[in-house]
Amino acid sequence: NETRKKLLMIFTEANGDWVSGQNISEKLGCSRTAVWKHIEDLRQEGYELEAVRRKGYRITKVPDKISGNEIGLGLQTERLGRFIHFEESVDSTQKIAHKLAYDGMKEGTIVVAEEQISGRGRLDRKWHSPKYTGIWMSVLLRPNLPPPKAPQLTLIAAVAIVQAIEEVTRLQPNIKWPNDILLNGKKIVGILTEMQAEADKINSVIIGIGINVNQQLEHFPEELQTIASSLLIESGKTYTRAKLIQVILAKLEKLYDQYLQHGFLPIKLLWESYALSIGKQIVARTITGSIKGVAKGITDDGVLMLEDKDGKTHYIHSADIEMEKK
Ligand code: BTX
Repeated sequence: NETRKKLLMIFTEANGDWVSGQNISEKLGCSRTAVWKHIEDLRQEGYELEAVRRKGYRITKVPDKISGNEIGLGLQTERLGRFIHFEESVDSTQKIAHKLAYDGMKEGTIVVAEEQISGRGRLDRKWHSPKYTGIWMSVLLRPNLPPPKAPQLTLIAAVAIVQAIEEVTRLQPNIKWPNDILLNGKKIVGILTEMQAEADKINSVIIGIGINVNQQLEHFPEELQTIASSLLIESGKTYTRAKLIQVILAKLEKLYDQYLQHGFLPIKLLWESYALSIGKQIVARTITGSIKGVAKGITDDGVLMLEDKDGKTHYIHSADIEMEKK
């Protein structure tokens, strides 16, 4: 297993280029025949490799799996995703990430699973997370910030995910405040931000990201079929989930660093450029009641501003948003 990790590392460094058998055998400290055997093992696992005499080997396709190997191969971040906790099946990646955070794991640690049995959304809602089709991931951050700033990280994650989806699929998703990402009006991504904090200091923030990637319509339970969708359903194409995860982590790291250095304003502008509801008539359902009005934008802290028909501005910290139908 160590050898295979090393081998994948060698290909990561080659970045799609040829690596000679000689080179590999020296780095692994094994014979050319043993190298050939390791390459065959990779093929068994679904990797596709070209082998050409005098050139060596080159990886042409990574299998659509999301264990640490596939995510690590070609990952271009410094911190995010540098430690990957992978499990085939879990209750919820959030639960595991909370435990790892509590145990002192480093910023950037991610938890991914092929399936969640009890994936969760906000307010104890369920998040449908069927096997092998989506991205179910929790990212652990340790920003040096006061707790009220944590919701901004949801908005940062939303921008990173939209940018990554645009880059990988050429589709153009929109954000619905605070944490939904939609394609053609249907939900393809959910984000759940949770934290462990003291009165004035965040210990850890765990950003839970659920993305419907390769589901067919039949994969969704009936009650979700009209409101949810996947990248496959919207584009007719399947996508390599590990690749999408890599791009998300790269974008997220960049935006997060920008945020820590320059504050929320640059992110806010980006966020608003992707937002669906700005300037539209909406209903915000909060725990204490519903407010109708026009969404004006978000404050520098990421709070939604809603102007009612009397011209009064309401500041919404947490709500479900419905767009008014004409
Ligand atoms: P939310 O409360 O905004 O959305 C939950 C609602 O979305 C559900 O009540 C249901 O109507 C709908 N829904 C459920 N599953 C799906 C789905 N697969 N696609 C589209 N709509 C759905 C959103 O909460 C936050 C979700 C975060 C999920 C991630 S996955 C990794 C991490 N682990 C975990 O348990 N949760 C997070």
